[in-house]
Amino acid sequence: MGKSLNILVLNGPNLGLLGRRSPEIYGRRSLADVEAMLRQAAVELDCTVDCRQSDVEGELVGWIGAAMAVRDGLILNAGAYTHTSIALRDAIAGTGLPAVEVHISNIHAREEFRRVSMTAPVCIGQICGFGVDGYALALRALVGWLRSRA
Ligand code: CA2
Repeated sequence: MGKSLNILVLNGPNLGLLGRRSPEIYGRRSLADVEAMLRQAAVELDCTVDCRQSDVEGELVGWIGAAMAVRDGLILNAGAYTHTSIALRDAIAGTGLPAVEVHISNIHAREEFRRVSMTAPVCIGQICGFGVDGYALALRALVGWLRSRA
């Protein structure tokens, strides 16, 4: 059996509103539902997940920095900071950890400004457009990526 992997899952600004507004874009499941789904997937994948949400860019940057050396990888939905934050990009690159970017909606099928991601170039991949199931897909992809390189 492989080493039990420890994955940090970060959600950015306004994602605490999931399930409460804009269900036509983001669906009806709450962030608590998403986190429960991830914990279940983590049991099946023999890994652990630590799920956190913040509306504050600096807090997200701090959590990413603190992940270095103590986590095996990151899953990140940086919300609107995706499109603006060089600080988050630098933090991900600085950890050297593999990161998977998740978006609930298909950011390429929405407004022009959402097509640009500051963070995707420093991630191993991006999953978008599959609703909140994208988080579980990201966990599978990240664990598979890590195990194939162990
Ligand atoms: O599709 C995604 O996951 C996004 O990261 C969500 C962000 C948006 O700014 C990105 O362009 C794409 C918005 C998160 C706000 O989430 C809400 C959820 C429910 C109700 C209102 C906002």
